[in-house]
Amino acid sequence: MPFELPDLPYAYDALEPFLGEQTMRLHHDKHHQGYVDSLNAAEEKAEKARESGDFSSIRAISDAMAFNYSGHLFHSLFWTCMSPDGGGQPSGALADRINTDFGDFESFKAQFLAASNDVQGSGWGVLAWQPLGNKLVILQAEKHQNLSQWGAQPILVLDVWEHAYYLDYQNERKRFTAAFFDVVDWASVAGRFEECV
Ligand code: MN3
Repeated sequence: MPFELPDLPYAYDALEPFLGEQTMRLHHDKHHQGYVDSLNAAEEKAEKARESGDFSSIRAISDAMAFNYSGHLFHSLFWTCMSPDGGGQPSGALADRINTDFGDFESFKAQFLAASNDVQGSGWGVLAWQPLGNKLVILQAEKHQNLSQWGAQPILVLDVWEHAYYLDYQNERKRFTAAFFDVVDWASVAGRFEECV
């Protein structure tokens, strides 16, 4: 089964003024679709390599699979991390866990924004469940897959590639990441958290 582009869970203009319709159309229909297409192409190349027994391109195939799968996974999550009814703070078990692992919500938010703002080049800010330590961790992912932790389960992701915000915020990544907290869908994040623990 080839991978498929999921629909946005809301209209293209639903997150305005945080993100404009044109940004969302380009980001979802062009960029995310591109990762899905390239992932399917890489899987096809792997299948051909197995059939022919010629694995001379395996490194490029593995690289394409890691990059495009991670891009597809993060974008699929990113759309569901936001809602026109989002913002505020999490409640329940997720709120308790954030307080335990980061001190309080404001300290978590400060670290998440610092991590997102300081990603070198293109990448992501990520809140993830780390099963070995039994705790939440904040990660920076360069591109989609560098600096990741194997097995960590991302529950909140923030796309800080320029294509995510350039039309609306130009080069002001910090204004974009700060406004992200006005649309975070904490119910969706908490649902993923509760599946982890
Ligand atoms: Mn993106």
